[in-house]
Amino acid sequence: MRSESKPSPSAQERPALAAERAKHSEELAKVHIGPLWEIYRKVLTRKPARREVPHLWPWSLVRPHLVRAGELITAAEAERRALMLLNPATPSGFGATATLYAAAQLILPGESARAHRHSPAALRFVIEGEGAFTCVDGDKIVMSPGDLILTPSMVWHDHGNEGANPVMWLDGLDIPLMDSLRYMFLQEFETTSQQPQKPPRYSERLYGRALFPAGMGPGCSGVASPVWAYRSQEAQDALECLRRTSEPDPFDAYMLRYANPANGRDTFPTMGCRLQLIPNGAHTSAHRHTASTVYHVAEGNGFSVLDGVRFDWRKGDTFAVPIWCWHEHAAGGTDAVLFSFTDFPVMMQLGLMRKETFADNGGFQPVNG
Ligand code: GTQ
Repeated sequence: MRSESKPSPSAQERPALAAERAKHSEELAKVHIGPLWEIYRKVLTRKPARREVPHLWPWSLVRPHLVRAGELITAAEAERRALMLLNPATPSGFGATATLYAAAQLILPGESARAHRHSPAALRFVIEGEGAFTCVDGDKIVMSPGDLILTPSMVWHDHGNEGANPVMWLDGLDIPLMDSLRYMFLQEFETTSQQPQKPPRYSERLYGRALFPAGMGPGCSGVASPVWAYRSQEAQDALECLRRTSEPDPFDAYMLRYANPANGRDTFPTMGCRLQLIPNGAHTSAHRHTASTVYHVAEGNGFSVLDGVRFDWRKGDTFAVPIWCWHEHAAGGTDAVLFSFTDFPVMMQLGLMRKETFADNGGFQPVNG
């Protein structure tokens, strides 16, 4: 370890110098100039400084508050009736992590959430209820539990519920990243809801199979996946195939990546989605990396150890794993399935991906809390 900067001998010899420096700093502040040496160590930390913390929001806590919100405000009044899952260490921010926003959204039978589009990209992972839809650029997509629905940046979308029961889902957006880039655009559609312009499930039927329009060669689509719905049944089926045909990854067990079929990349350039199976009794090894992730428990029970703290989870719970946070997962009692979204594509495309494996203690973190 190199020593921290100490007052130079000249400052110790001349106490007046310290006062002059302080006065200088004050003068600088008035004209919007700053001395680097006063903040150097605070900004250029030797490793990612802890800001966001690992945190878990139990569904047993979130759900009653969401139901209560349903009694207090209509979807029309709220624009979106969503409860944000805010990182406790940065409560004035918008995010569950530094880059990722997560929220639980409720839409009641008969309600509509008006059509709009915005620069943040959005994904929905359906938690409970049937009969809701998201209309994405004229494609009316009916949603069922476990489905993943995408609304890329600046694509029109509105939600509705034509079923008999409340529908709740997890929203994932790149709002904190867009906010840090000051890249925020929002536009309302002329009418509350879009008229479905396209055959139902058009994006799935045209792009979600191994058949593409002939004019659409590699790299021909935009930056986001042209497929706007990934169905629970298909994902579960692929996961089961993976389990039967491969060895589990030491850190991720059996993990699928929701791919953009046009280029093989992630769903969005800013957010990738994953679905992972932790078999009953399995316990993954700990690692950490520079991508941050929001996990949502799709099935089963278990726990994760996040920077030495054990978080027990069950179906419906959501938890945040910030940058450079040690994490390992275990399933108990039944198989567990974790859905997650991550800023991995951002870090990867910018050449910022770094990883470390937990070498001591057989790959498991000592648990402190
Ligand atoms: O459903 O379009 O949680 O625009 C935050 C902003 C959901 C949405 C959110 C949004 C939406």
